[in-house]
Amino acid sequence: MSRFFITTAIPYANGAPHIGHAYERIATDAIQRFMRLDGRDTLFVTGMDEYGLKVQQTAAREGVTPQEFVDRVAAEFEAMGELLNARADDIVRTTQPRHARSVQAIWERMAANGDIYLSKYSGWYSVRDEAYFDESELTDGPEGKKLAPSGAPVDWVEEESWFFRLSAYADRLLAHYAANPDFVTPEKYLNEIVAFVKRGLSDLSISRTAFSWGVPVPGDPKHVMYVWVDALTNYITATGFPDAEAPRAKYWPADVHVIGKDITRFHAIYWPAFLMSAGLPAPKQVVVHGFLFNRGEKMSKSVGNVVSPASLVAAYGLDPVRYFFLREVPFGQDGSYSHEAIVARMNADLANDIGNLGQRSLSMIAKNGEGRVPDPSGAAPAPEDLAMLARADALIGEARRHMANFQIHLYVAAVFEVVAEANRYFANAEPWKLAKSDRARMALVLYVTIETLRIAATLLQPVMPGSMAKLLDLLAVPPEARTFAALETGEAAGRLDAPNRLEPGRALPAPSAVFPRYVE
Ligand code: ME8
Repeated sequence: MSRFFITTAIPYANGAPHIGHAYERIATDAIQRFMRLDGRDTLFVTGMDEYGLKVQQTAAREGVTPQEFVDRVAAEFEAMGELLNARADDIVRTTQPRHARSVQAIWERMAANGDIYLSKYSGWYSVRDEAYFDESELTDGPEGKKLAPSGAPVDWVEEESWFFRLSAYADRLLAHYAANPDFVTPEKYLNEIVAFVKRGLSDLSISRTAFSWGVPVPGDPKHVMYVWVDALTNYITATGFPDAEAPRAKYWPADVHVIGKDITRFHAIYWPAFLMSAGLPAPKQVVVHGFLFNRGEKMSKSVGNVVSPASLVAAYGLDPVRYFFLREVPFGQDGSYSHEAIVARMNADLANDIGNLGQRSLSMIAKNGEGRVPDPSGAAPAPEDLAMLARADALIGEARRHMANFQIHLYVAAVFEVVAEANRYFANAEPWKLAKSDRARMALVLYVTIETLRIAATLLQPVMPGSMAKLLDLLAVPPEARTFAALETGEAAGRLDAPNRLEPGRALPAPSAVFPRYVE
């Protein structure tokens, strides 16, 4: 079985989960589920980015130790994963001992390769903010003092720091991008990276002495590692690095790092450079998603439009929220959400299109067919019956093509086009009239309808796992027949006797609604 190792970015543990985190987790979970249903041996890892000055400061403000603070935040993120039905196989917290071991090992390898040296980091430093500022951010204060944006005075400070020889990697990185044009997708993000690297890279300051909440530098513990060296390394910690015999070692290189567009440089420049330096292979792909905005506005506490993932799920239900994000937002681009847009999708696509079709066809079967999968063999199929099956059978190929480029929204849209087609087919065939005039044809029409629903529901499991499990239960599809292998029809595509079709005569449970309408 071919392996598929996928990760999310590891959220900063300095605040509660927000919609951006939820979106990334849902999208990554859906990709992972798709690959698993398609026969891949998946490993899905997320984590928590728990070190750094900001976390140390927030903890101090709240009067708790940094560890107590990050434990609390990590628990909130874990609860979010459960709530979203997007549990990962592993959660790498950067404060775990296994991670300290892994970061120290990668550091030592980079050092052994001659890429780490001690020098001075200099810049405008504000003691009150505990932060460096760019010259361009400063304003002139009294007595010739320069001021940080907060109004605090800044001083020119030189601090001892370890550096990583990033400048030496520009050519190797450019060669890597050229040889792997899909390394960063969508392409526009790769183009930005290539342009940036072509302008030349400076060496990177990778340690700090101004605070202590971090992984100590091996052999020089007054320094802690720069948070990005530490954070990026979580991805190999998950595979048991540096233990080459660890059970998960075989999963490296990762297939996909899913990240938001604000952290592409770290993943597409620093990370492969660190790995090259340490003699490890780069991840295969960095898949970049856009930002989500509330009605087009950036989410922020000050704007007052922060909506928690839990409040969205409480308002609309989990699967409608998962569906909305994955269908509405073109993957890779920014998107916005609003009450109106979510309700429109819930009612039009879920309640009306797929929900209603299931409800109407299954309740007709319950009424006219003794609650069993109808037997289609009593009537000769008409061209429209076979055309319907052919469209449904073609979906798995379309879905795979879209998912090969992580065009999640296009795969979902393709399934819903077939659901819309099935609604037209059902309406035109008027099985409720056939109940009186031609029961053999009625059975055939109902069979084709629910077989199309089986295919759609099987394919939509990655997006709406709970609801599609319910729909597949209503169609009496056995658990072992729910993978994408059950959608293979081969040469028999579009024929009633294709393999894996619903089995006529199988008892069906009493129908019930899968997607209620949202009523204001
Ligand atoms: O960047 N919409 O953590 P983070 C969509 N610790 N995605 C969003 C978003 C939004 N409004 N806001 C943030 C970090 N994200 C680092 C990562 S990885 C080794 C270290 C995404 O909590 C963001 O792009 O700020 C990132 O992929 C993820 O959420 C975590 O962001």
